[in-house]
Amino acid sequence: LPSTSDTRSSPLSAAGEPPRGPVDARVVPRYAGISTFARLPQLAEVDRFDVAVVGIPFDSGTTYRPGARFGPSAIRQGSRLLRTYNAAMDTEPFGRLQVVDAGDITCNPFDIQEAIGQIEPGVATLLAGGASVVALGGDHTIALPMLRAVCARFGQVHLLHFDAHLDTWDTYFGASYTHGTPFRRAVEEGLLSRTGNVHVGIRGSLYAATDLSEDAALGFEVIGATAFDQEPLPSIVGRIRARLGDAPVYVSVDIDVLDPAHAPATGTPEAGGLTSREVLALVRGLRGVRVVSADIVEVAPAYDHAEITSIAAANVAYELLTLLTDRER
Ligand SMILES: [Mn+2]
Repeated sequence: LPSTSDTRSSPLSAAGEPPRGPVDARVVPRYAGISTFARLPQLAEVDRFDVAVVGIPFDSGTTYRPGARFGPSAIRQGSRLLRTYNAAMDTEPFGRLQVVDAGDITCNPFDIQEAIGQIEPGVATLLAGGASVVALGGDHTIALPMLRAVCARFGQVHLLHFDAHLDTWDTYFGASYTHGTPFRRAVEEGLLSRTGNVHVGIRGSLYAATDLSEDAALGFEVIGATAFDQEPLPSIVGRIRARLGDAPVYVSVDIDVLDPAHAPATGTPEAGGLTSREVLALVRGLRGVRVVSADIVEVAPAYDHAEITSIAAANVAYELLTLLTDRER
């Protein structure tokens, strides 16, 4: 396939070559060809890479609507319109470092523990040598093995978590590993600092007030969806940045942080959410924060209309990749 590489601001790779960029949509129409994220090269097409996009098609940890196992392919399809120049950030993310689509990590749909045990080494392999990873879920269960691999590589991290839900519940039907429990497990395992974690977009009904007090005891700050009714967005960005500080940061984006008007295709939708414009602005506001890896999860395309959700998710992933390629490594 023909490809184009941005050389506008690109440092050369160790081999002296500029990064291999996406297929040029002015040569091959963007609706043609197999789907990689943003039409980036596949892993086998490059000698080395700095940032990997990887699909994790696992949804056996879901508690309501299933279907996020189809998220990776839907987000890739929704990413076909992404172009190489990020105008909002004045940068060309795929020209600065080598970004690659590493395909999907195969994991057992019938055994959650085994799947977690497959995801962690799959991610660790990509992280070896200093690369960062953006995972396309899959349900939120995948954040736990992502965090295990990321912490093994970068040490304990601060978590920036966009979600309608806390995801710090203890068990569901007696199960400790579900899409509602990954961040309690992560704290218990020492993967997260207790001083730098923040949830953004939390809303909706809970089981009890203790859901919130237990979450606070685990060391999380909550910036709920209603904060956006009163507080200007730059002020919220400032609070998030102050909380994250200079530590390595993992960003986990549950697409249900968006209002169902902006993301209908998700497993546990809640009314009263953020707009896609707000979430994109929040991610852009992280420029300079030490983001080391990220995920975007819970896209369940069977409930989508006109690719609303998968396009939103693809654009969030593009902003995450912009952050990861913004710092020289
Ligand atoms: Mn979640």
